[in-house]
Amino acid sequence: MKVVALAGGTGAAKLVRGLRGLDAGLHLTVIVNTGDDAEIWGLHVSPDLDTIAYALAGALDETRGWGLPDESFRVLDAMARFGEPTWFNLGDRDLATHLHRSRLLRRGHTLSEATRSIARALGVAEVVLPMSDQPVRTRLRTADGWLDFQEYFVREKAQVAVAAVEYVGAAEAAPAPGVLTAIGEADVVLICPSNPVTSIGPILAVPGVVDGLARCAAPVVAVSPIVGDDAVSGPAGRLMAARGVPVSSTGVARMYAGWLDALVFEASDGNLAPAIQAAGVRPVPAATMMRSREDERALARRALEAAR
Ligand code: FO1
Repeated sequence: MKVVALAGGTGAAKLVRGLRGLDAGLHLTVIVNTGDDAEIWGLHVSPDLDTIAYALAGALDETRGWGLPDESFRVLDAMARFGEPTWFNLGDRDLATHLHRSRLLRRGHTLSEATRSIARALGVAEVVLPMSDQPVRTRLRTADGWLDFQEYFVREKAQVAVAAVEYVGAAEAAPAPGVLTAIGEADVVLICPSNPVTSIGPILAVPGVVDGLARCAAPVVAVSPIVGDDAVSGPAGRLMAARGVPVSSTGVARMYAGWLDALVFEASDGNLAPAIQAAGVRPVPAATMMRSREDERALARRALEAAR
């Protein structure tokens, strides 16, 4: 069964790991957000691509939800002594990923090629694709001006009010090689429980992707990142509110309604089923909190069942 997952960061990594943990009959392609990408110390950092690749390699640090386990930060300390910015914590072994990617990019390779090289070196069997090989960067407008995503999320700890979100470069970008083919040939398309505005939003902003989702023969199933009236983790709730969308699984259904078939949402929000249905999306109640490997596999199984 060909499964294609659209993914952002931490929430997606758990579901993707759950999919990988199911029976071997799955051929998994993960299309990953690059709107969070940043240049740090002159290096190209792709947090969501790395989080998904590390998760599929069984090498993601579970406490932080990003980077590698047993990490040291000696280079970070040494950079601080040079007065270099250290608000974005790059671990020593994680740094090798950014050094390797940056070298490949500087030698004219695409982000897709760099991602394939990293996935292969990590022993990842699944296909990991950036949403685009052209730069698309999420920026957020605050009272003090525009912030890049990592400045907002990490440096400001997502504590500043956001009036608008934009995806700089999206209009000039194209889906990375294989992205539209994967969606078109999929048996199931899953939208991971990622931030609808800053993780899934940039992927949908790449010309051709929404059209591909709307036209694909495969059922498209999303897992809601919202439980009750807020995100399971991160600023999704505040950013949906900034977009004027209800911060609930109903809001998620409405954001994806044009091409979404079913929404797997928290069973304790069961009262939302009629409103989700009214948005033209089939409501599928489930236990959506993933606190263990078994939870991850159970939710992955439930999402695939919802596709049938
Ligand atoms: N998130 C943080 O909250 N603080 C950090 O210092 C940080 C460093 C970091 C380094 C590499 C990487 O791949 C991810 C990192 N993240 C950090 C997480 C990152 O900001 C998020 O994973 C995504 O951008 C949001 O999905």
